[in-house]
Amino acid sequence: MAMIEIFVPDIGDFDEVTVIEFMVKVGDTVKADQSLITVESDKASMEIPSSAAGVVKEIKVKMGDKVKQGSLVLMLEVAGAAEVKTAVAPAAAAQVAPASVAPVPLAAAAPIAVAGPVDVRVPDIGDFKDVAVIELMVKVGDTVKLEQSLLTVESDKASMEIPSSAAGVVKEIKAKVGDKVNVGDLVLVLEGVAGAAPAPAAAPAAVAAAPATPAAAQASVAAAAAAPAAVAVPAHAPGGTTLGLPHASPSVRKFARELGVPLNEVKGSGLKGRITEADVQGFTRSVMSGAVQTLAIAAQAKASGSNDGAGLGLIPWPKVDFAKFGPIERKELSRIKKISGANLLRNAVMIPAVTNHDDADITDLEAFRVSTNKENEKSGIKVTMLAFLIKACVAALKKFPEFNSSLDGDALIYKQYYHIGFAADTPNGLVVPVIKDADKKGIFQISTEMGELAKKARDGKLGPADMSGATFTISSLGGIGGRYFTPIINAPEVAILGVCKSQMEPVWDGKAFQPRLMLPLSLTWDHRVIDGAAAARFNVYLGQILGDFRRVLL
Ligand code: CAO
Repeated sequence: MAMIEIFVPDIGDFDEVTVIEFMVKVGDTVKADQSLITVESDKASMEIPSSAAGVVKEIKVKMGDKVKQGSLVLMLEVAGAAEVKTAVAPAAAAQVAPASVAPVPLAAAAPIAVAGPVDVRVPDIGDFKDVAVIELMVKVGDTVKLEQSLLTVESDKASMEIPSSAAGVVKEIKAKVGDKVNVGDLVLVLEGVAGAAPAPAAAPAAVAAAPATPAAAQASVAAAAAAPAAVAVPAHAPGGTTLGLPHASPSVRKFARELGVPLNEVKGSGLKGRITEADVQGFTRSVMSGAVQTLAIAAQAKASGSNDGAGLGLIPWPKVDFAKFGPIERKELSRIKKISGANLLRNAVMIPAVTNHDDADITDLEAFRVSTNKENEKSGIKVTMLAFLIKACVAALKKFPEFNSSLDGDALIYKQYYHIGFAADTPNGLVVPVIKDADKKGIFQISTEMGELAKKARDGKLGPADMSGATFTISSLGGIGGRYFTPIINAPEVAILGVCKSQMEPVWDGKAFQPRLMLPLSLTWDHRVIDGAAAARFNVYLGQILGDFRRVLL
């Protein structure tokens, strides 16, 4: 065993950087090149890697310390090798570049919001040349925020995320994985968003105002993206965000992306609210724990055998030797079925749920849906009734806010966002992906996202982020059939809408029966939170909107 010292390596032009995060503790076994601490200058955050594999014996810096090239970071005990007994000198350590350098949103510091096409180019990335594109983080059609990471590039020394220099919708991606890019290279074209917040006074003059023409927009944003003078790193807003983006190091971002964890939903526990790897792990654990707790309830209920209700004080589940009566085959439940079964059991047992049934006249809406799909045949986006139902439910949730709430002991939490879950049938069982901020999205965007999420669901690729945060759920069996059913509330939500297949029915208009297309609705609600009268009003209002969608505008 030998002890070596790990120093801050060559960190480029940065004189002094602040220690903002520890990624290891005394006693940890680390690999060569594993990140040890994160340091931050006013321009970038960097992770300092270990120059050898070993066990951390002593950490020589503390949170908030200012360090520079050559500062001693920690003592590492390395295996055997007498020849490494001498401390790694700063000069040697300098060969080990930071494992990952945060994106320096160089020219993108001002909220650049323009109408028309916007070229996004590789900003000033220091001395790095011919960096390889290793990951695309957006796709055509995505709406991106200013400074949102678009792609990851990697040199032999560092990986960097290239941020967007404007807010908008991705129209074209000019780079592909494996491409080598340099400062000023065009990586992506955005359709800029008009009318967003004006740039602050400190913004470069070229981008302070939204240019009048798309051509001008393109020119000025491209100029801004390439201008090294416009270096400015976003100020850290309270709550640990960077101009509204979560504050986290590149490796933590990568880790979160791999797990599908939405960083903006994670509470940072690090310095200035910075999100650490442990925070991301904690978030994943909390999403999963709902399922685990319900599995525990189910396990308790099992008590003395499969599906035995003894744990709940019920008479035992009947045990039958089915083979006595004919041939049988035994198959294990899928993982999804085990988890969702436990959730459904808890929700069915614990919620005093009531279901109201009603019908909505969707004759005109269906005609509009069919003609819309005809008009947009070439776009490839198909609008289904479910997209309209999501929008109609948002309007009803806004009118009856207790349906968009959750119980917290003796209090109600009213959510001011509208994330709508929809039950999706997959070969492995039922999953509920979530359309986030449905109130802010149009029917086309909702349809597109639903299609993507349903595909991900069928492919078994939904992550926790895709399935968390719903405030209300719709379960549609409209594509299959049936009349009415009693959906089970997806706790901690307080209501769920079940929808069946619409069909032509004779409806009395006061003088005669008219053929109308009627959609069966089944609303299940938590009686602890919602009264029967409110539920009936919710259904009536929903029916009115579906009957005449112009009401959404009122
Ligand atoms: N009435 C009549 N027809 C309907 C309808 C309704 N309420 N809803 C959908 N349809 C039609 C669609 O228009 C489509 O017809 P065409 O193919 O002729 O255009 C067809 O039914 C298939 O629709 P879909 O099911 O593919 O699309 P969707 O947007 O309605 O639903 C999804 C998407 C993912 C929710 C659905 O595929 C699904 O998985 N549904 C099952 C949900 C479920 O299992 N719920 C039960 C939970 S409780 O165990």
